[in-house]
Amino acid sequence: MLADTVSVRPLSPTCGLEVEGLDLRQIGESEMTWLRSAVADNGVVAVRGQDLSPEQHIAFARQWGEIDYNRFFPINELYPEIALVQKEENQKVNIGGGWHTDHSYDVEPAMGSILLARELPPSGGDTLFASMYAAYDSLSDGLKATLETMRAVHTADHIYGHDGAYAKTDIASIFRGHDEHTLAVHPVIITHPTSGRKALYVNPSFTTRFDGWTREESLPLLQYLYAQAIAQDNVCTLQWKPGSIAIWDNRASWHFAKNDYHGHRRVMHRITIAGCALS
Ligand SMILES: O=C(O)CCC(=O)C(=O)O
Ligand SMILES: [Fe+2]
Repeated sequence: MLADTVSVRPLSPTCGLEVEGLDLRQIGESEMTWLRSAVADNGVVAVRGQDLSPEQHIAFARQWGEIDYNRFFPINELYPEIALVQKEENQKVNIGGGWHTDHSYDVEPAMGSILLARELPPSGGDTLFASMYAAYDSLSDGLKATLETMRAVHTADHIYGHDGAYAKTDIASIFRGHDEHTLAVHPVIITHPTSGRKALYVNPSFTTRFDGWTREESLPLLQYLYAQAIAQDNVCTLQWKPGSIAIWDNRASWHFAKNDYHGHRRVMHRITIAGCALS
């Protein structure tokens, strides 16, 4: 239940809500219950106008579950719970600049993240989200039935490894964990652990192939699914403002950090919440 002073607006027909008038520093149990299902149902909820210290950000995150410490991103030295998603004026490549869902390379992928805008460019730097419920719903009954029987392989070795995608970029030095190896096999269609809805669970960044298929065999079907997933009315745009917080669910959505603000600094603080094995 929300007070009359709280306003809620959808960001797109299938994905995302924007909320004004909530104070996450002193959120009550009934508001948390509303927020938990709003995030699971809509993939992402943006709460505007929050003025949280790092301690308050951590305290809010702990209300969602255990913190999942990201092994690759730079961390805030004073607060190891907080990963720094940041780009400097002189850097060209950003973190998260391709469609993905966080940590799908883990056997128990993170439930979601709580991202807080600390420093924003004068314009640009939006984050796009896409609903994986809508992606599933858009498929034919025949394809849904086939995909229900399939599993897919996920890893981050080609992203964060010594020869990975970031190794060749101007932000290579910010990452840690180059020797970490990740490998997980998840169902292609999952039943969301709390909403009970079916969702597509493959993504262009970390899914390498279908289990039992070669990469060459997998790519055409994966690419078809990816194109469906980001069909136009299935994507919402979150335009950040100072104090905006986004809480997203990695099982219900993908996201993509736009990299259209070269020459400006953007600093986001991310806390990731642990999840569970998916079925
Ligand atoms: O910077 C952003 O908007 C999102 C980056 C990202 O992918 C993440 O924090 O997981
Ligand atoms: Fe991400």
